[in-house]
Amino acid sequence: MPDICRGEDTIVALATPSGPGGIGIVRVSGPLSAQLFRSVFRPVKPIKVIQSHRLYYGWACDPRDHTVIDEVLVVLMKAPHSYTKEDVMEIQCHSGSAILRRIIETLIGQGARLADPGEFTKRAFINGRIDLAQAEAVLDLTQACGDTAGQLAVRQLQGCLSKRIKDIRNTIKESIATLEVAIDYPDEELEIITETQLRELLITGAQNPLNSMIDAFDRGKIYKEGAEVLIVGRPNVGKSSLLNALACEDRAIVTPIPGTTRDTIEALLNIQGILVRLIDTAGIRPDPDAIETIGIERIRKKVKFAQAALWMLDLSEPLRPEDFGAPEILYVLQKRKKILIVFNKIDKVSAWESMAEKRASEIFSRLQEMAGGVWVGTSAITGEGLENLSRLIINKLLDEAPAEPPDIVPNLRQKEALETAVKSVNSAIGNISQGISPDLISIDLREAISALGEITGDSITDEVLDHIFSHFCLGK
Ligand SMILES: Nc1nc2c(ncn2[C@@H]2O[C@H](COP(=O)(O)OP(=O)(O)OP(=O)(O)O)[C@@H](O)[C@H]2O)c(=O)[nH]1
Ligand SMILES: [Mg+2]
Repeated sequence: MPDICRGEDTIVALATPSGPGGIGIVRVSGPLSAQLFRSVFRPVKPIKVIQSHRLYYGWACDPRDHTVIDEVLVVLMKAPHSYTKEDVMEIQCHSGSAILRRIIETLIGQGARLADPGEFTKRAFINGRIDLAQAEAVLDLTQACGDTAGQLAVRQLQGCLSKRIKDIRNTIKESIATLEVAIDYPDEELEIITETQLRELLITGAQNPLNSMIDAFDRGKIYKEGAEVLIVGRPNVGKSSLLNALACEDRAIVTPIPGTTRDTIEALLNIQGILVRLIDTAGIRPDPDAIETIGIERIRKKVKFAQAALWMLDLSEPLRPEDFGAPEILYVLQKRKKILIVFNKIDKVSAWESMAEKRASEIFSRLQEMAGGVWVGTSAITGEGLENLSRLIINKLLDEAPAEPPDIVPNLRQKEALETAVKSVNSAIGNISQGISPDLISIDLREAISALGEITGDSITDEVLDHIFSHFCLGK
């Protein structure tokens, strides 16, 4: 753990998003918190002894000129029972930016300094209230848009990942202790545990759980990070109308004029707990003008990162050659497996289902690779079929993912540390089978412990730490 103890300086930051809102919270942490409470807060009823975790009502004032800044509620949370384990003061005020700025300036004038991004959470980590995996869970929680992502983050904050890592480390430590007996008494038979038992211990207690967590990174990614889904098709089929209907707001401009959308337009949807970033795109047609050409180039770029795409067609009109521009662009999506065919404007077609079936077989006969593909009928105007479409989008996205998210999903940094650890464990297991000397096996195992320590923060450099916390927002 880095050699920094409790913050010597007192830090201050706005803990709520800036901009108009109900309330704004200014957060202070450090040894001056109680003193700042006394100097900037004028309670309506006199306070003899400030009680910890009690909300006081009064006025925030600038002690330099005694002006009243705002009507506030203030709480002091005395160390170690606070977010950072230091004395923490939080001032709840009206969230006007001028008021918040004035309060922060006043606190700085009285000896606090502006906090760095993530510094409150960094102090919680450095002061030992949470480990690094839990600190990263705080970041996930502040960014989680999908319900499942939120649940995964809160589980990590509760210490699930940390506990799993601790258990694995303990198994490895136990194995090292056994090997040390063999190193210290080389002539004795290894009686405490046989080689087979030692291998077994490492396989079940380290190798398997490490591999399953690494595996969960890919399988659980969609639950944690969500997915990008593109809507692609020729002009005027209703792509922007669909985006607006699914997002329940007028995000994109809709007109009967073909070529309305030129750029990509995004909307965030929460479908069955999964965050879906739906992207409306420019209509694809032959001989695009200069702006449309740029728009189509953007689709090509986006498609590389998309997990699925909706190929949209107008069921009320016959298939046109330009309809086939979309699958051409979407070809990179795993040989069209991730494309969902959407027949829109079903409200304009009587007996639309038989018409859609006919149209689908027409498509399949022209595009062999799409044969047997999934299609759905929708009306972006009446809303018919949209529920079905949402369900099918999730089915496509979860095609290779488990129906339920894994209980722990590591982030990229954690996955890389797990991979380093499992490599060392694999090498140790191999060396045990080959009867390699115990001190060499022990070196592998120590490397595994050190890699796991990077997840919990037991072995981490200041540089990595700074990098992690730089992704946090101010006041967190
Ligand atoms: N009847 C009916 N009209 C629709 C439906 N969806 C869209 N429209 C109409 O079709 C026209 C084109 O809709 P848009 O959503 O702008 O189509 P687009 O695919 O985004 O078009 P571009 O941006 O030009 O590529 C508009 O007049 C919409 O009101 C639908 O499901 N039923
Ligand atoms: Mg459009």
